[in-house]
Amino acid sequence: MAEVAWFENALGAFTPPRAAAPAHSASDTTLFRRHRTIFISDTHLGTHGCKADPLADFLAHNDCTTLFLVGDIVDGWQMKRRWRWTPAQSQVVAEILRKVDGGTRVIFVPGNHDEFARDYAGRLFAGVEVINETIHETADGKRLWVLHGDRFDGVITNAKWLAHLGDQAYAMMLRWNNVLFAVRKRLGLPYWSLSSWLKHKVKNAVEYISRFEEVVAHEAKLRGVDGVVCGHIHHAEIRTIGDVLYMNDGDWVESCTALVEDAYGNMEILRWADPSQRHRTGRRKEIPAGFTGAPQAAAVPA
Ligand SMILES: [Mn+2]
Repeated sequence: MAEVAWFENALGAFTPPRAAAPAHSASDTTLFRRHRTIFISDTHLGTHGCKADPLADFLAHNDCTTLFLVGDIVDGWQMKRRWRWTPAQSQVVAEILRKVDGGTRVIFVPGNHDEFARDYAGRLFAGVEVINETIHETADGKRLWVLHGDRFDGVITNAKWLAHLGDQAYAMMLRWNNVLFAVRKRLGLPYWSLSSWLKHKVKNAVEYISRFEEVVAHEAKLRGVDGVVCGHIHHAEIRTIGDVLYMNDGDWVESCTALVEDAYGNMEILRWADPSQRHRTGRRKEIPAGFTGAPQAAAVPA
């Protein structure tokens, strides 16, 4: 019966009241901010930890041409355990679908907690495209590799000696890592989660976060892209590693962060739990949606 219950809950999750009025509408349009692209990930809908209220509020006040959902959006693992769905979480889904209806391209790049969606790559659900990983081109022509990032979990601990390996050995290591994950899955073993593991190793967390960033940036360099956007480790960041722009959009379990791109290709991290950032939306100059002018200084605020 419990199985049926979570399945019905899950179904309910994807059939929100479409007629539901947006939480914020005409009266507070001054707080509205338009971006070229928004990246969010690790919302973990379906869990107690999901900060659905600020997330729905963020989505209601920030619009974009393209919205990337960079994995761990719905927590499929929790469906089998302590599934929890709230009106605020329905509001999050409603806000995303409202964007779809309004013409926003919404791309879902599944993570390890919603890896069930990876089998549906290339399909369209309620107007949301499912893509396992993709390249996003910024307004100023930077090519960004967009993926969740869990595929690097198994190699993080070995990152130091990996740095001394040749690129071919490194690529082979990543392939073995994927095989290992596949075998664990076949055996019914739970996915080894870097982010939850980090919480048990807090004193080493900083070191592991930086190793994750370096491993991802290294792989991005091998792929010949200018930068990478990922999630997974719940740590928002914009920094240059070597000549690769590493960006992580953070999470909506603790930090309530999003990565946004403006009409010029500038990237910025928004922290929605921080009232000062929220207030800034009212002062930001609107850029016309169809803006295609030459990029100004391609500064990347860190
Ligand atoms: Mn993850």
